[in-house]
Amino acid sequence: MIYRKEGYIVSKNLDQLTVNTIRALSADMVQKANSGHPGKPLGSAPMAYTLWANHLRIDPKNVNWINRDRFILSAGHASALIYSLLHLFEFDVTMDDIKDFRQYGSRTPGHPEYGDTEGVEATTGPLGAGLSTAVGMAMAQEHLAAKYNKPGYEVFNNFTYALVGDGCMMEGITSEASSLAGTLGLGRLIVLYDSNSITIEGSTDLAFHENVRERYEAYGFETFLVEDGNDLEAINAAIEKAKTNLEKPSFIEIRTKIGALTPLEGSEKTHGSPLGEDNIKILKDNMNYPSHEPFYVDDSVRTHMKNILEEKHAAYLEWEKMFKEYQEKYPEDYAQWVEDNRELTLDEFFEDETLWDFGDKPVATRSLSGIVINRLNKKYNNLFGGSADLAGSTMTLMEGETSFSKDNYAGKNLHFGVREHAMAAIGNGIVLYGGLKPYVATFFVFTDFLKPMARLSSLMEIPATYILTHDSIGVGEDGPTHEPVEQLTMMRAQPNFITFRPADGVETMAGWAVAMTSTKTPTALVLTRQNLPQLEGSSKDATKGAYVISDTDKIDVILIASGSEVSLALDAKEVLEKEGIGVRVVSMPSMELFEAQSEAYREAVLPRDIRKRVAIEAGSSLSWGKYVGFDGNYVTMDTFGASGKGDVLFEKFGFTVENVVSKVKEII
Ligand SMILES: Cc1ncc(C[n+]2csc(CCOP(=O)(O)OP(=O)(O)O)c2C)c(N)n1
Repeated sequence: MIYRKEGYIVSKNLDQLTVNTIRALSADMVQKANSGHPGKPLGSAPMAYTLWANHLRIDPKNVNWINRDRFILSAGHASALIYSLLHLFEFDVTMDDIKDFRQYGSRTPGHPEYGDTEGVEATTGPLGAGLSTAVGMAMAQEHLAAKYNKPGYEVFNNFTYALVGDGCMMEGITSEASSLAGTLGLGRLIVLYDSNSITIEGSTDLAFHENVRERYEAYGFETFLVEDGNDLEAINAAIEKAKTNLEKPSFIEIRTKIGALTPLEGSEKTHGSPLGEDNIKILKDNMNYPSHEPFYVDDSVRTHMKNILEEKHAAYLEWEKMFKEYQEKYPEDYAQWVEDNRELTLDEFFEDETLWDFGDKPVATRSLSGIVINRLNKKYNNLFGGSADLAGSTMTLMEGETSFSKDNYAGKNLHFGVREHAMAAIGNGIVLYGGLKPYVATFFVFTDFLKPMARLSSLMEIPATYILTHDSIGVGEDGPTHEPVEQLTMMRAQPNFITFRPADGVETMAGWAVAMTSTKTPTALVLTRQNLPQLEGSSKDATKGAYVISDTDKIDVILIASGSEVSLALDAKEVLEKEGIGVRVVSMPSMELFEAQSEAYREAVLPRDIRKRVAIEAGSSLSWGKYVGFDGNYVTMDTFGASGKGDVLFEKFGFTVENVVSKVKEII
């Protein structure tokens, strides 16, 4: 029996045929892979097509065009949708790639992965991440526009679009990010909400009842409702209107049916399973699709796309012409923009001695980082950063710079409000946009609140910078809720992430040099609240992750420490040496950087045959087994801290010279 859904106008026009092609390709991809999410692409194909065909300023011939519109599929599970779009819009996603959906090593992985697929602007899949990242992109666009645009020369004026689903709307991160976007009046941010009232477990009535549009209204968005998600004209009109309001971000709720035009329309069964051959046949019948052949694309659609892409290319050429004129008219601004995009080298940081001088007084590494930020801001034009309401504590304010706000997009100091999770996603979005060096900051213990987005920084291989202060029981009186213990190990366990815990000014600068020059790896600077001495022997070699900060003639034991515990190791060494025990002290601010050094370097710092080693760090022991081995010992922390004075806590938890000495004596 052929199932035919009443009420759909199946138009033969090219727009509708292209929408249906997106649907057919998406259904076929999931079917062939025997895995994936067909429901959302079927429901949201009309809005996605309308946006891409009529509005999105992109050019597959110039995929890195800085002023291209950004499209973020926040509902990343609907990846078949974006791959179909990218294929039809002639990005480097071939029909073979489409047929290779979800296979190992393909360019069409299960969820959109930044770097794997041309045209995918951000990795999405963890729901809510996409919209929050898009907010960062929209902030970057406004900032660069404020900095570089001139009358008649809108170098930066792109829109950022995010396609979200019910899942994204439920996630807390989008509330954080959207609240900020509304506050900042990011008028070039437009959210398309594929509102199908279905998630995996069934109807959203189970767990989600607020009026989402009213929520967005309250955030400060202009909101729209399109009742019929198949009405291309209504969708188009809403996007058109949204684009005219540059004072507020826009939120367009578009009511759709998951699994549209299949017998399972409206059912959660279409969310994450192949539709089955029979249902796909019915889908194609219902669409009056020209062929039942899997992956069929009508020639007329190909021609239609070529025509659209010609227009898009022409828009690019127009921008390019304008930008060339800009370069001639404003050579200094252009030169600055080129400089902003230059890859920095460690050498240029090493050579500038003014960056490395911190005097000899004890200072907290968070304050030293603050000094570095301000030195860097004088030298580099494109720092753009801030904290989740902890600027004074994390020392992340750029002096003499203004705050980024609705009325001042030129401001460089960002205020994320108390929104760590969105802050990290926004940081990612700013990096992804390009031309800026963002940093985001909070207390190290609240890394737990931003970790999922830091994970995406690593996965996307982008150099986001995290300033994480108050890094141990040194926090003191605020007590165990504010005292990190396991966070160092947690971050070290994350692939492609540099956790850098400096011991003094020189090492703090080294950490910043690493962060500023990294191209594919995010960096966290893990910093103290309490003062630390400037260490004799601390060195730029900290950029290598670990180095010998103090040596001895004949090594009996190696003390390996990071951050605030390096000075403790040095103090313990003095006592041990007096007792005739030869001690090498290795400062290890970053295990990851050390692991990236040559075998010879690692052997020189930690000789294999010296197995008496003690790790000293006010964090969990779990990180250290690799370096300490069976014959070593630990002065670490595997319990929560407590409330009290920081120095008292260090004593109570065993971070004393006596305890280090006794731990050494236990093993030699
Ligand atoms: C942070 C996060 N939690 C859970 C999931 C698993 N998940 C994937 S899709 C989904 C439901 C999404 O519902 P909706 O956005 O309405 O998508 P639709 O059902 O329309 O496809 C869930 C829970 C996820 N991808 N990310």
